[in-house]
Amino acid sequence: MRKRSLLVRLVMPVAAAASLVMVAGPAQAATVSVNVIDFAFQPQSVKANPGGTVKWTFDAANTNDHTATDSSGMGLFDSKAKAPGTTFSFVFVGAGTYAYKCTIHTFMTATVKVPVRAVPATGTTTTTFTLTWASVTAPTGYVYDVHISRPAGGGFVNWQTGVTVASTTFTPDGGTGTYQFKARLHNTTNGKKSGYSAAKKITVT
Ligand SMILES: [Cu+2]
Repeated sequence: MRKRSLLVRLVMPVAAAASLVMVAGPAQAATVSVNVIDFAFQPQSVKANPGGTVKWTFDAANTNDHTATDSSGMGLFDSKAKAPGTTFSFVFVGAGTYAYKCTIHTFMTATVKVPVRAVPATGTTTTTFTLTWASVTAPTGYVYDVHISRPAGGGFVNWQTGVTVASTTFTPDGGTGTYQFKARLHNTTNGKKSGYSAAKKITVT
């Protein structure tokens, strides 16, 4: 019991401090953890906001080296071979769906999903919405592609493609109903892209 109360005493201030940081800091500052074990990424799919960090921990109990490597062809990140007990972190600045793998055991595959943000989520045809698909201006050699789906249908079409800005405002241009937005990261040097993010909906009444 004594051990437990000591643990509580140690943990409580840390938890309190962490919650303060989360309230005070921007949402995208969060770190998402992935455990890399022999032979899987856990969890297999994680979500990080634009600007969020994904931190891979290569389990100390592993008997093999592993990598966490972008498999989009963009060459966005590559941990190289990581020994048991080590870590690797990468900041995902743009919305998209990022498939990655271990290059040593290519059956080890997983995904990082970075969503588009929309504020507010609902409004009228005169509301100014802010759509944000990245935490920063696109890094050198990259652009963002953002697609829109309007209430009238017809699916997703180009909206902001090949842009370097991280966000823009939007006033509904297709009447009332549901609009959707999705974005991806695009490497202009080799033409490779991430997958599109999940669709973000706004409702216009
Ligand atoms: Cu591996």
